[in-house]
Amino acid sequence: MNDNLTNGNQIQIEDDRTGIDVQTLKRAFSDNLFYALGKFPEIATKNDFYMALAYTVRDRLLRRWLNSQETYLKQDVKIVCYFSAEYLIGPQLGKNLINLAIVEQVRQAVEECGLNLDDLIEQEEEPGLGNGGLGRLAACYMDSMATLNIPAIGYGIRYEFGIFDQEICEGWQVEITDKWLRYGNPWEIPRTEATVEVGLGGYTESFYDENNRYRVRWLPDRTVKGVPYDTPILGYKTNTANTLRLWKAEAPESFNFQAFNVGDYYGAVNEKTYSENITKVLYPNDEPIQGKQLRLEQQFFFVSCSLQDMIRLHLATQENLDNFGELFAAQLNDTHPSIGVAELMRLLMDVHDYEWEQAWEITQKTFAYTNHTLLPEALEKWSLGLFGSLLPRHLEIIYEINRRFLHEIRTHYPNDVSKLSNFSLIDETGEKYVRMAHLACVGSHAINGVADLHTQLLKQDVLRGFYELFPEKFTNKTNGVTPRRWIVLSNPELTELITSKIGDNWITHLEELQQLEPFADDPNFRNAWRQMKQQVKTRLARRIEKRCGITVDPNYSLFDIHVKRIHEYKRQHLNVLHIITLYNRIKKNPNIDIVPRTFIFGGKAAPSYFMAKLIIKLINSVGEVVNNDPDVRGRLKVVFIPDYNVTNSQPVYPAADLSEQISTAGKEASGTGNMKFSLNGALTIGTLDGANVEIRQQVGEENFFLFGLKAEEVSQMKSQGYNPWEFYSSNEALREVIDQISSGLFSPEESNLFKPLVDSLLYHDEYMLLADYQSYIDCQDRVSEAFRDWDNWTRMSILNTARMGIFSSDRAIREYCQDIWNVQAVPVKLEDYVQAKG
Ligand code: NBG
Repeated sequence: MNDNLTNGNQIQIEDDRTGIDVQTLKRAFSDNLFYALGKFPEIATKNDFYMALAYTVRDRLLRRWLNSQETYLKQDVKIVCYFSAEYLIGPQLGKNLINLAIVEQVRQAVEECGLNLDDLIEQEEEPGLGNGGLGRLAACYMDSMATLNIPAIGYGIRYEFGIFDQEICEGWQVEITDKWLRYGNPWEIPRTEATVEVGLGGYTESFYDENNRYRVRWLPDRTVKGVPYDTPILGYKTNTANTLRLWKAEAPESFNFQAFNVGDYYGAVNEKTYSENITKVLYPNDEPIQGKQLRLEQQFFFVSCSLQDMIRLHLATQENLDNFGELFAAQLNDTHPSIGVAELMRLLMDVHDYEWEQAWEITQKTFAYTNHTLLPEALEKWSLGLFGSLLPRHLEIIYEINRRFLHEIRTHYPNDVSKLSNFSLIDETGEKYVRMAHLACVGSHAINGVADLHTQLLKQDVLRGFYELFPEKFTNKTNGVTPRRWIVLSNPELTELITSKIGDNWITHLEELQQLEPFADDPNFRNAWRQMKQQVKTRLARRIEKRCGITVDPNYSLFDIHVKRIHEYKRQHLNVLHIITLYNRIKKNPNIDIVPRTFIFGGKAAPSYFMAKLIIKLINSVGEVVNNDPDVRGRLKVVFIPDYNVTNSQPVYPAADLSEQISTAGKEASGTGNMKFSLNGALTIGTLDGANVEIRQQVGEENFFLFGLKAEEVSQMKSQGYNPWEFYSSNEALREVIDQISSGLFSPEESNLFKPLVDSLLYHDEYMLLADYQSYIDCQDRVSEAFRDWDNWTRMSILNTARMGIFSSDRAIREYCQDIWNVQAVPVKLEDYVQAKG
């Protein structure tokens, strides 16, 4: 028996579905190829091999997964239910191998079959069920909860089409539908027996029940079935495997049946497609969603399914729902699931017969709300007309919540009627809307922002009234990222180097990276670090060559990387202004001594966000000119990596020398890419925005390149009447750059192409690029100077990694557990299963 796995737990029964020695793995792999895929090796495709390996690995998760569920059910433990409309869990194979600690055996097993493990890992198509940081955060949190043995269920939506795939054609973004389920998904298990029904539309009626109590019932005019698909989420070297439960919408049988009776076969089929539309497609963010009925249907659908599921689980062991909030903590990941407040009230009152007061107590105790944005255009609101026609009962409940809440407000601020309209759950300033953030705040016992600065700004600004009213509800929970995916899996070279010095305990106790600090003064270690970085940069350079056909120099060129969603507030175009500035310096003096740089961009723009798409085109157009100008002599290269997603990001973070975190101060709630870069030893150039502030505090200001206006300076300048034109006319280098863009230097075939972008900068400049331009350029010059001193740069790089430990998602989850959820770790044993089996 060789499977001494983790925490001293021994698997005591070994068979082809659990054994982890090379021979057993090989046997299991062939067995899956034959019996699950129905293929001989001779005719198997690479995807068949990938699927067979995925099943082989999944088999090894299942015992832990089932035992985890058993344990939670039997012990009446409190469970975290993470409500999120988005999850970006990334590819699962590599991660599960690491968490099971079987990478080497599996590598050898597939090699003995004549295959290469990395090739098979690359074959996996990731579920792109999210837009960006918010969805990825949910995935990091699922990983940390499992690793920390926290009982948890992630609830969400199984979109048939996730975020679109991006191609770049002639410099423009082109969207391709993401058919991620095309070849099947080996990681999910449908649980049709746990299907629930969700109503939509219709009307309500009141009545008196047998005890003569006033009651309301909802008579929806449509129902949809929610079918759960479960993905086990295994922790790192532990027995805990939690569930990610994603709901798929299906038409109920009864529709067909009714329609058949009147002979309307096609009508029936239409109904079916209509219902299934609910989980068809993920909505891109950064697009106006107002009026998109389907989006509201999605939100309500997954929230209702999930709450019904929790109630069923609860009643399996408890007599009633009185202690529901003691056994579940439901976290609202932004306002997308905040309709849950009204839905839980409805379920408690209309279905389970609770009175308002008790239902409200349970609801508030259950929910907590995380805010992820300060951008006013991203704060969700639904028009009353739409809301009422889809969810008539919920609108009534919201009115009643509002009536009681405004009553409190009146008592609290007896002489201030303006408070009423400020606090109201209904926006009545023009067309009437339900304000989802207000619903979330009132219905939750805890409210948090995702970085210190963000939480501060929430309290001062967006949620100021609520903060004054209930300050005790507010806390900060700075985001974190999982070191398992973002170091161990993405950067094996760094993992090995760190572990060679301080052992591997840092993987679950990231603060131990501190022990690297003394090695920053060791020239041998710095050398090793530099070589490691070179190796990783070379790895990315090869990919870039293959993917984009652009040759870049990993040895002498500074890799300056800007990857994230494309948005004006994130200011990818400020980066472009810098590139053109350097280009102009070279053009004026081709022999200038300049630090070579490779500018690497990646990110998707929302399909209808015109300006963001124009920024992508600008990056590529500038690249065209700069990359091919003989005067440049390869000293500047501009690369746009297409289809930025979890998979494609993994080789990117490790290869950065410089991380671009240059949003307008006060706009980025936290950022999490900033953490991944710095953890992997990149230095940051950034504004005092989001978590940059805390990253700088941690790594030390001498190891961070700071520039730009501060959040309060931005608002001050705006309130005094910011005039971008003044910056343009008084700064020669800036003026030249802007004039070049507008004159068509980078778009010879269409000189006016970038006019909308230039006009927006000169006449509005909402995101203050021109105000920050000079400060950014000066800072970039300091970066270049610093990079000339390789040895000191390496020192700073080591110190970045060494001091970033607190940005582990494990730390963040511990804080949520203590301050918000009041949830404890529950270790899962494997022996129970062995006994049960006899
Ligand atoms: C995003 C913020 C990021 C933050 C992530 C995760 C939304 C609505 N918000 O700054 O823009 O890092 O959430 O908290 O996607």
